[in-house]
Amino acid sequence: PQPIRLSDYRPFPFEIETTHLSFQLEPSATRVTATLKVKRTGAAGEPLSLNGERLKLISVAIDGQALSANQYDLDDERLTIDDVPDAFELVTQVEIDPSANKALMGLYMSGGRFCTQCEAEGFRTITFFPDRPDVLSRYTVRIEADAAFEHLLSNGNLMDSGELPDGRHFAVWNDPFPKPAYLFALVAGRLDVLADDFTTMSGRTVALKVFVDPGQASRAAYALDALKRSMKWDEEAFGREYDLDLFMIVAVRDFNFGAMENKGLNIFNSSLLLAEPETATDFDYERIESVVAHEYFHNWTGNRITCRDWFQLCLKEGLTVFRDQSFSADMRGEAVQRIKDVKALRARQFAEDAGPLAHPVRPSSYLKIDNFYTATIYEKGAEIIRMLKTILGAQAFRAGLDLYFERHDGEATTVEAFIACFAEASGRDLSSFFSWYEQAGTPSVSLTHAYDAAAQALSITLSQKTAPTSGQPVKTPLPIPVTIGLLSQDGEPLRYSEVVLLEGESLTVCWEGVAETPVISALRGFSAPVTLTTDARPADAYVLFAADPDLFNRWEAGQTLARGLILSRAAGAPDEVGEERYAQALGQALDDEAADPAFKALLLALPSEGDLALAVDPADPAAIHEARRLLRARIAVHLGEQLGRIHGAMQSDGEFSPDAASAGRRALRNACVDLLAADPHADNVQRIVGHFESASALTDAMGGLSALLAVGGEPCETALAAFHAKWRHEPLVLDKWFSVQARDPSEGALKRVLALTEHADFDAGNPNRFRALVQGFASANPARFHDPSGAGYRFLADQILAVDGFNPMTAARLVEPLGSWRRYVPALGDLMRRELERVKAAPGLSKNVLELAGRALD
Ligand code: HT7
Ligand code: ZN
Repeated sequence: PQPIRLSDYRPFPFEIETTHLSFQLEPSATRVTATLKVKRTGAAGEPLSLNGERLKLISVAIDGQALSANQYDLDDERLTIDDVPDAFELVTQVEIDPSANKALMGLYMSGGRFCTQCEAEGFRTITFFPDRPDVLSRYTVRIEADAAFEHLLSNGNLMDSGELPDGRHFAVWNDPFPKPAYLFALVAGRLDVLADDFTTMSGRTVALKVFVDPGQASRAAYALDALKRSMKWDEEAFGREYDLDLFMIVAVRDFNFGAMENKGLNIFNSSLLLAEPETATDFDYERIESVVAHEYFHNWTGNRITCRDWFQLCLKEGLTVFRDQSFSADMRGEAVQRIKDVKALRARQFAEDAGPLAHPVRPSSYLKIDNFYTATIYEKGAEIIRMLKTILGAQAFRAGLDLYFERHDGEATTVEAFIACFAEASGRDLSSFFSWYEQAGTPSVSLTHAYDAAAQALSITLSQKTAPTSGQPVKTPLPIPVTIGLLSQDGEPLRYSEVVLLEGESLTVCWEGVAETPVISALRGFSAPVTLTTDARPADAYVLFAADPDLFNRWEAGQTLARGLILSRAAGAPDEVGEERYAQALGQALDDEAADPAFKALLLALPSEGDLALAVDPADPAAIHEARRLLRARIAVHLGEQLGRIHGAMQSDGEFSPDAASAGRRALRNACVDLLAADPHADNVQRIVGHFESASALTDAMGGLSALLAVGGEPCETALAAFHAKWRHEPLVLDKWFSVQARDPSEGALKRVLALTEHADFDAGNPNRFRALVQGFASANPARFHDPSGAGYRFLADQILAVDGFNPMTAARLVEPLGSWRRYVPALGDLMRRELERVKAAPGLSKNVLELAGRALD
């Protein structure tokens, strides 16, 4: 297959002023009639070429005249009409089969309801249309169905509805805002609704409706509350007001992604919408809050201003992630949120950037755009916006964004146009900044320093280097904002944070008036998505760990120390004295009465095995796992009594509340339980069993279950069976039962995972259930995935091939864990590569998997 290239972009030569869609819904034979008002905007004589896949064409007519088969060309991907007037009405009629659609793109059935997913290129499986984001049209939609499909929903405002003969009914929707086809949505079925309203800053009342499975409306209350807070926050933080009179969200169980921002009708994976204390963890509450915000914020960054082409995906996704992260920081505390965001960035994006699937935030070619909904586009895209704000300052950043909203409202635009708004509003030349969008790979920054006590002068030298990535052998220096502060050896602030902009390969700054030997706190708040190495001594890291007023760097100092200790042990040079010292420092940090429990919980979590694997070349997952396990055990022994005490003190907070403070207490008590499992003597096991059995919130039940899996034996089997018996009819909770077993690093985990694929409750057709087990194992269980026999890799390859037959998007997401084969010791890397080759050679492979397996092997 031929790649699509950014350099080949050409505007569509027609405008589709209005689009009228009429749906006759039937699960296995839905009729779609599309009436398009078309006007030529390009050169005379250009044919009209519409996307269309898996459509059964019934008829096509221009200005009321039916076309015969020799007046158009029809292939598997397009309908082309050579000879069209300059302005005309095109009517096409097609038939589609939503019940057979297991790829979950386009119009499909979930739980007996019709629903759609059109981003990125699903609309072309619903009707013939220029399915590209730069063709904006005003839509009216008429939906007709059996009255058993009680709610008939689409974008915009409801214009009409009523009964029809033969037990059928209809609804007509109009969306006054021109939009690209990917934002089209339709839902039809029996649903319960939770309703409320919101008064906007200009005094308009917006009706809010959340649609869920019958009987589940109370579980949508948190999402609805998060929606109202998001609407208010976007007015206050960015001056953005909602524009329709109605905002709807629908939860569906079968969904390839988290959620979708369709205009006025967001569709959510139910796992990111439904929450009650017994059925959702604090992590779920946090994710619901941020994803509800993310999809809502898209109304301005994505919908009102959309992308000219899919190469510009970061224009809406990076910016919207930046906005949702800022919202979460305001809701939940800046430092804790930043640490969580950076952990996620390192786990997913840094790993991507370090392997063969590394790509720029704005790629220049692709085979399947579905493969580019990546951590790089989303999370690194958000980091770029964050750096822009750091470099320009909050005021100029806001001015740039205001200009962007004003200038490009109603348009499909580009990253260049976006950056131009900031350059213009700030008067700065941002041309070098643009390289952040075009260059793949994580820059390595190194910091060295020299202190002259007599002159009280400190010089700091920063330098940068980015390793070649596939297709980009030569890298240019990037503008990197490095926020730096100084502490005294006693941990007192010596100099507050300052942003140093490293623009070339290296830079030296000299600071006068530094009265004593400083401890340097660099890259505060993780001011740029880079890996930093410094010439600091471990003693400096202990000062930062105890006292850095920048909480991100306080946490980071702990991670740096732990990483060093684990990697030394993994390399065969254990530092037992250092390990004791680290455990002791951790104990002191836990005793800090002023520190937030959520922050302490983060201190207790050692760097993940994935994070550690990124720091060595080649990585030996077994050695890393064992070294990390031993450090955890040492900490558990050293701090056992203290962990027990804190666990007791963090108990029972009365009635459940999902707020950040209560969640922080739960996080800390579960972090204690997690560590106690590393020293599984009878008292600790009893405490863990008690924690699991007395849990009233799912966070505690899952924390207990995960710890019991680490302990193993009879208490673990009893807990697993009890959990299954209690929750077997609650799909979202049962997903977690699968996932916790998939992530279990114990010896027998792979056998258990294989057995779970045969379990009556396993369903590879449901992405949530499939990912819980298969992705949970491949991405979050390095110790067992990298089994020396290669059985973990074989299992993953088998699963990719099985699912690719009906859901290529879900299958393709699983390629990445095998794709990083070059980073592992050859004995493992070779086995990984062989499984990738087997996948790539399989007959009938989808374009999605072919593209990623091919890139991973290049
Ligand atoms: N913009 C949405 C992306 C999305 C998606 C992409 C491909 C296939 C299915 C999908 N579902 C949703 C989600 C977002 O970023 O908000
Ligand atoms: Zn998004």
